[in-house]
Amino acid sequence: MLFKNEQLAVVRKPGMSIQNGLRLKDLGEVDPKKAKIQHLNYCQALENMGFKLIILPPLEKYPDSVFVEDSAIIAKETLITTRLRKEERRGEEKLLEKELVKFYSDVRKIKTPGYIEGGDVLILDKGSYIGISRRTNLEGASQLSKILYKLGFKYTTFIELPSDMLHLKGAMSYHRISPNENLLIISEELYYRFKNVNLERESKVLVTPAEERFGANCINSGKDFLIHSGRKKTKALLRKKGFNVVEIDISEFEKIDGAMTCLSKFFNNKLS
Ligand code: CIR
Repeated sequence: MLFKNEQLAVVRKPGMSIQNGLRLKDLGEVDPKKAKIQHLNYCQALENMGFKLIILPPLEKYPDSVFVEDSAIIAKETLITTRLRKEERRGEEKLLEKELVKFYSDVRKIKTPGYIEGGDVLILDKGSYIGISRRTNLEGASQLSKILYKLGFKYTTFIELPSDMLHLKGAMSYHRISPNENLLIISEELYYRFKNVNLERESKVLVTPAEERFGANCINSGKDFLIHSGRKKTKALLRKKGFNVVEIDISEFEKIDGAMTCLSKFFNNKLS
């Protein structure tokens, strides 16, 4: 049973085919059984933080379909179905749309020749950052920024990503901690790319060390942060700010370039 105004997270269970997931470089074989256990732990951690989960079944046809973040973008009361760059993943968008469309009456789509993946789109309260990457082209980013302007967002900044970074959000996340407190977390490796951008225009900024891969990609609920395990410096920085930090091991997903937020699509249930 779902309730109005609940914080929902849609997740999809990994299948055995996750061992064939796409990857930029070889970081070792993925163990599907271990991935399934790590996914269960991830779901448990989200529930402990107060999220209500919608758990979708695995899709063996799509090894990377566990990364639901990429197939949709949610901005205010609008659902935007993305267009995934890789042929192997094309089709995941429709299947996720089918689940999310129940919650949204306003649905838009990114059209050819645009490509955009949710992992490249960071939406803040007033504006957004979009990574131009191997997976998101200028055409896709422009289509999305037009939609966002129409929805009332005041700015969109495009940032070209280095070729060894799959998605923007692997190194950046944004958190509305309370009605009066927001926090933008960004890895040092990406921070210098924003040197001409006022990152502090709508929130405080926390810079995490470059050597802690995915350190800046975390999930928040009030005073609680969920982070990738072993990111000692990131953990210390968040604790110093007064947050409770819970670590979770998602190593099998990291091997195929998946970070913490890639495994969920978060939104607020407006349905009664
Ligand atoms: C892919 O290459 O598409 C997947 N193996 C990883 C996707 C990670 N998604 C994300 O960062 N949002």
